[in-house]
Amino acid sequence: MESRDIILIGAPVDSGKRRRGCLMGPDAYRVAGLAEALTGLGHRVTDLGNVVPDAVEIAPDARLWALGETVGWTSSLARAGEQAAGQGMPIFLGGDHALSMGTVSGVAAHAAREGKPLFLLWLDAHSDYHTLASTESGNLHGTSVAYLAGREGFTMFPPMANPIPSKNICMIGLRSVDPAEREALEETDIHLVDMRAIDENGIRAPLAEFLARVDAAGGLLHVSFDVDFLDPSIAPAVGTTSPGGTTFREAHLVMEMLYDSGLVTSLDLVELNPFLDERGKTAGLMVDLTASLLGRRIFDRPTRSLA
Ligand code: HAR
Ligand code: MN
Ligand code: MN
Ligand code: MN
Repeated sequence: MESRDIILIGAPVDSGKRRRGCLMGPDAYRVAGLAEALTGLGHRVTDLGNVVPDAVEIAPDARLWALGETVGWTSSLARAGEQAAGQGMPIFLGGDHALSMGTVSGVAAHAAREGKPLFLLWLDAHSDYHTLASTESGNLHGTSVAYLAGREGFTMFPPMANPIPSKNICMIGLRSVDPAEREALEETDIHLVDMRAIDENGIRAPLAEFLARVDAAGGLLHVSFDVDFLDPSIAPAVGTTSPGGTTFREAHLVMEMLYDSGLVTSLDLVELNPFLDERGKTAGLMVDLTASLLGRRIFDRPTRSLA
């Protein structure tokens, strides 16, 4: 098995929404044994500790929750992400999903320097495709993909120097999409896999198709894994629970396929709120899923026939 240089970076972002607790996420992953699980698979793991937000002078906006703090995180995490992507495979320990504006823009800068296209796999109940103008909640964790895709109006943010083309983005697990997001998404080439599509056809085919495109393009692949991709019955530690999410096995299959593809070059683990967890159940599951993404398996394929 290929052994990788994995860089853990804590991103205790809690500014992307009103409900607090995601700032405890990085330590919950550490306590749940993420580094040990990955070391046990033969990888080299370095934990760089936690990033802090840059201090920025931005006037508060009554419509947008904690705007200045999220802008500060975006710039500090972009730097951390670009640097780490040059040294190994960064795993960003969130923190809420606003952190991806920083991590993915940093990784995109790295990809541009390498002359390779960046692809983005968004595993989430939500599309996080609001602009600052369309968000009704004012919660900036619901705007990350719009920023990364280069949508207009993020004027107070660092300019998105390397926007991700919509055809390079795939969202899987969708079941909570606001009307303004839906209208905008329908105008794009973003590959949308909602829960109904998964119910009807399974999760394997659309993922395999996306991975084949990444492979054919010689691209880098960033996976942004929101805890609410999972059904809340198996992953209760999220602020924005949405019933009808993916099952334990669907999620592991996604991770196992990602490992087999050999394409994943960076990863966000986001929206874990340890304050809402049940005896570490969600943190432990996220660690196990990350281990599947990095090579933990039941048997090598193909399974031996018993006949
Ligand atoms: N669309 C809703 C809003 O903008 C909910 C966004 C929730 N986002 C997350 N991350 N929890 O996916 O407020
Ligand atoms: Mn999200
Ligand atoms: Mn979500
Ligand atoms: Mn597994």
